[in-house]
Amino acid sequence: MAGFFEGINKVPFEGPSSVNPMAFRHYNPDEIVMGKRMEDHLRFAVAYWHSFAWEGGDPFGGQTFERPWYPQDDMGRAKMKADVAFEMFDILNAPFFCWHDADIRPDQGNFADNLSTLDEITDYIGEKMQTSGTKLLWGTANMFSHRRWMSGASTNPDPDVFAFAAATVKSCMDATHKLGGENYVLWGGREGYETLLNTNLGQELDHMGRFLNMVVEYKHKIGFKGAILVEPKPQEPSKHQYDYDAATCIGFLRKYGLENEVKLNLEQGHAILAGHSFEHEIAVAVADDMLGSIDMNRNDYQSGWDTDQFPNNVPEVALAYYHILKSGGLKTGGTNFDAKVRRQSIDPQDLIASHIGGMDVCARGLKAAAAMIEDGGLEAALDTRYAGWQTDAAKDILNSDLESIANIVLDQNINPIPVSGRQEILENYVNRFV
Ligand code: XLS
Ligand code: NI
Ligand code: NI
Repeated sequence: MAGFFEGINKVPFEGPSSVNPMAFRHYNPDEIVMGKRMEDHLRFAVAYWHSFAWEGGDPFGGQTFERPWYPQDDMGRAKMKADVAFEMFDILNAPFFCWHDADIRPDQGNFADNLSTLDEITDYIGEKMQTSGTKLLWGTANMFSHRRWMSGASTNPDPDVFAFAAATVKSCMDATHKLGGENYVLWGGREGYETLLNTNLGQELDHMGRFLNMVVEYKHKIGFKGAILVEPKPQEPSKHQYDYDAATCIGFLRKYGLENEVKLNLEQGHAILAGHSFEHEIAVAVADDMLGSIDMNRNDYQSGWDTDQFPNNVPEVALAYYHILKSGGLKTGGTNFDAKVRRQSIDPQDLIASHIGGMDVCARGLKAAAAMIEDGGLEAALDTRYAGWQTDAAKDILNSDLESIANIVLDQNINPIPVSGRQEILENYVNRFV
């Protein structure tokens, strides 16, 4: 639908001194950061659900946005939505996008109809991708909105729902594969429980583990080369979700033999809901070589909800990219803006400006992270702090046993002297860069 963004041009890079609200001041795709183009580091993706499918409701009120492709129950309007989406990708020069099945096709209720509309719309989107520079970062299945999923998808007590979920994920993996997607994501919004009074927790976890094994088996069967990713979140919509945080997911993947097959898609707001920082979640994943991709956003720190706002805190983003860069960067993953404009931001321009801001904040964070790595101050501080472990005597401790160690402590009268953790000095150091 040409014309939705009428009067809005392709967003130029104008540099930090620009006062043009519709220009990038920091995101310069071709700028080289640590030997690599900024665009190739950040691998930005637009999330179809927030930008094109969300209608602006909140728990107290419904739709605020007026888009010509609403109501979203018709294939003609789904195609119009895709036209506008690709128009926006072009304006932003977005390298990637992401979708749920329910975002791109109308939901007609039964599986056969959903399958044929998904086929039709992904053919249509595939044609658009031929002439567009925007690729698919990942696809996923929405197995949380429709009432059939109210008691879970793979963890549903009803085997018919498990079967419907398996068929749905198969169709979404096929569609992702057809469109050259680089990853496939599973977020289990209803894979959890409301009350233990009606829940067999152990059985549900076993079903979820079996389901994910089927996903991996199918990936190999169809020759999908992308990564399979699970996305942790502690709660909302379920009161308790099984994929609580990175550490919980890693334990789950090990238990079901999936640790070499599945990685994590980590989201800033979900880290906060779990009582962590984003960099904590990233560091946990990196320590186990489990980092796949990131969903970039922020929550409202006062409301305690998953408000999915666009990021605007450079120091937080810088620390996230610091850990990503230290681990070697995003590989098949990217930076997906799992973020929506506020419900009062009803203009088409708001959709563009929000992404400009998010991309600029991430670019600033990336540059700050790279500068800290190149300066080496934090790494040097770590080396100093752990230097004691470099001696042979220290390494022997790890190969020893409690009794022998106790004897050494007695013989040598080992009496540790506390050393400053220098937290404030390190925080001041980070402030030089952000
Ligand atoms: C919701 C999730 C969702 C996933 C994809 O909180 O972040 O948007 O990223 O299903
Ligand atoms: Ni997400
Ligand atoms: Ni979220």
